[in-house]
Amino acid sequence: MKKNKSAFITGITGQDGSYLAELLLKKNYTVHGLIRRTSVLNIDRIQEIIDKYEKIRKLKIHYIDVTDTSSITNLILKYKPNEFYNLAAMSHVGISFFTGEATLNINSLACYRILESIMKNHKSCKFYQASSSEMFGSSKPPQNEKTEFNPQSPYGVSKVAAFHTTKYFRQAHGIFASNGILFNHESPRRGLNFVTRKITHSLARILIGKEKKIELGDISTKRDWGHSKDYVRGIWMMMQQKKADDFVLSTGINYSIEDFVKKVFRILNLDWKKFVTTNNKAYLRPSEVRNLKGDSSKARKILKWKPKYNLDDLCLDMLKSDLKLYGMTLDEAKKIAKKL
Ligand code: NAP
Ligand code: F7E
Repeated sequence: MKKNKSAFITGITGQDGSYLAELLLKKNYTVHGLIRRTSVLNIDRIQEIIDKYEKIRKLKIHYIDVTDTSSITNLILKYKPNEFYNLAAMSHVGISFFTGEATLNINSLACYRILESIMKNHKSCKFYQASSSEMFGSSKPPQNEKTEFNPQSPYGVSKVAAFHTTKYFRQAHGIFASNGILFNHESPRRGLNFVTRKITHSLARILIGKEKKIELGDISTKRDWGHSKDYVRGIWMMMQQKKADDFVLSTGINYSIEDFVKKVFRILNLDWKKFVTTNNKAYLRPSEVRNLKGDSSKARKILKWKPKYNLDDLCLDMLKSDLKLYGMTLDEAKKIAKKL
């Protein structure tokens, strides 16, 4: 009988890690989640699957920082996973301008060390690297696998290094190592300091009187936004291929941050200009990525992947979830909005 697969996920407590873990558990994988130890445990996004799967030993949590190579090696030797998903990262572009060294340590060096450990200790393990559209930086849209990298931040630089590291282990050492070059993807589980979630969450707080204004930076930049659920499905599909390769995942449509604000406020028939201020210096970056729009035709052709959510679905999903967080349904929120 065929043995069920096992997978390691770094970054399992994050947005993508939590959705990916759910997907793999549904496919009957044994999932090993590598979590860095913090004084207050940050496991909200995976509490439900811990409750459901830990006791039946389908989900195992290990307290290991992604930069702790020897502990990761011990774990690889002990469990010999079939697949390794490297999602852990200092993932905030704006913050990376202040934390360059740590960003490169976590995002680039850790990737190199994990791949070296796989090469030495468990060569048949498939490896996925969470690469990013930020690597394209100032390159003209639409961007695809052949587009030049022109990173504009320490985060972008760190992801370019990890991208090439992954490719190097694939080409020089024959490791199954794939890069998913993912354009922005969001969800109700998006961190609060990314612009989309900041907008939907703050709007819910405005309705209950906890906030008055949403202070944003540059809202003229453009992003190609998808839903995290669609993108983790694409990640898994990359790992089921016979041959490792690099794939862009994107919707192919981009909008400005202003467009996103307008869409969210329109759901509640509110005039966004009354509630949003822009060009707040705290959120401006020393260099910006102005225009991202992905061409994912390779993934659509080879993986047969395509996103199910469009931006309107995504805005509604995120807003409804944030309203629920503060005890409101969409209809109740619309009534409150009329009085503002
Ligand atoms: P996220 O929500 O910020 O999650 C990042 C994860 O990395 C968290 O679980 C975090 O743990 C963990 N982490 C950070 N530093 C660590 C360390 N030193 N040791 C162990 N774990 C560490 O990010 P995401 O949106 O899910 O993105 C997942 C991956 O895809 C990241 O590599 C990101 O750079 C990349 N990516 C994301 C997007 C996007 O639009 N979302 C697009 C392209 C690429 P804590 O919970 O303890 O903080
Ligand atoms: O910014 C502008 C900001 O932080 C989007 C990460 O997942 O996607 C993400 O990186 C845009 C930028 O995402 C605010 O300047 C305006 O132009 O939501 P963000 P990001 O930088 O695109 C890529 C693909 C990743 O790989 C990353 O890990 O919005 N913006 N005002 C703002 N951004 C934030 N955060 N907050 C503001 O108030």
